[in-house]
Amino acid sequence: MEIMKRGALIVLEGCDRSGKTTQCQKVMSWLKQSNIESHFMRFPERSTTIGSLIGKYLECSAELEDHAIHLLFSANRWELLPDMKKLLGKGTNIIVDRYSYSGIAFSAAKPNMDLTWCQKSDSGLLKPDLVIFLDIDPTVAQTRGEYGVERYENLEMQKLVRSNYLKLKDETWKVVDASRSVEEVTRDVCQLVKEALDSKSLLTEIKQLT
Ligand code: Z5A
Repeated sequence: MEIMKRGALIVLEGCDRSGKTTQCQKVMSWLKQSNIESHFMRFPERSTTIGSLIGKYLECSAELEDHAIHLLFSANRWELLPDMKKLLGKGTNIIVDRYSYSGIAFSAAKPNMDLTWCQKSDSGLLKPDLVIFLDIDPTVAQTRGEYGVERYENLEMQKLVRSNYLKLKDETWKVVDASRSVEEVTRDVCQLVKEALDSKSLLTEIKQLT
């Protein structure tokens, strides 16, 4: 009897304008064409009550204390955990545009915010099978469309965020040079996704973030 594989949890991370949304769309259309059952998610998910408050904060129409907004970003992931577990359990792959690593890298870039403290509120969430880090020099990303509209979209912050991201790299991370053309990046990203979907680790239970 064939053992059913669970779905894979695949996350795209990177600084602002590194091309995460563009690449998530490319991966989703490739998966669709290949008839591979997959679902797209993004964080923050602004459609929930918690998410709408996060949206106001990012648009600078609401102010929140740094620890409080960090916990709201985290709560936004916790509120979607049951949906994620359900999808993975029935064999659907999930492609996620930003996840816990954004939560930690952005919050810890603020003065007096400790990286280890920032990790704690996400402990127990699902650990991705693959994290694709779209790496780009923030000065290059700055030249791409609509930069500077929301909170955090400034060069100084993005440089600190990038250095925090690199502290979070573990065995699930693959770094892709995101400064190349969309097509070149897509080729590498799809190859990494393909390898993750073929992995035997999908026969074992998904791990948790520590
Ligand atoms: N945040 C947080 O603090 N804590 C958390 O827990 C989480 C997030 C989850 C909102 O995120 C903010 O929330 C974000 C982190 C923080 N703040 N910042 N900065 P968001 O995901 O909603 O942010 P966004 O504004 O939707 O996405 P983005 O990061 O700015 O962009 P992207 O998804 O990486 O890039 P894109 O939309 O695909 O492309 C941007 C532009 O570049 C667009 O014009 C593309 O056509 C162009 N592009 C894309 N790829 C290329 C290549 N290869 N070459 C040239 N041009 C390209």
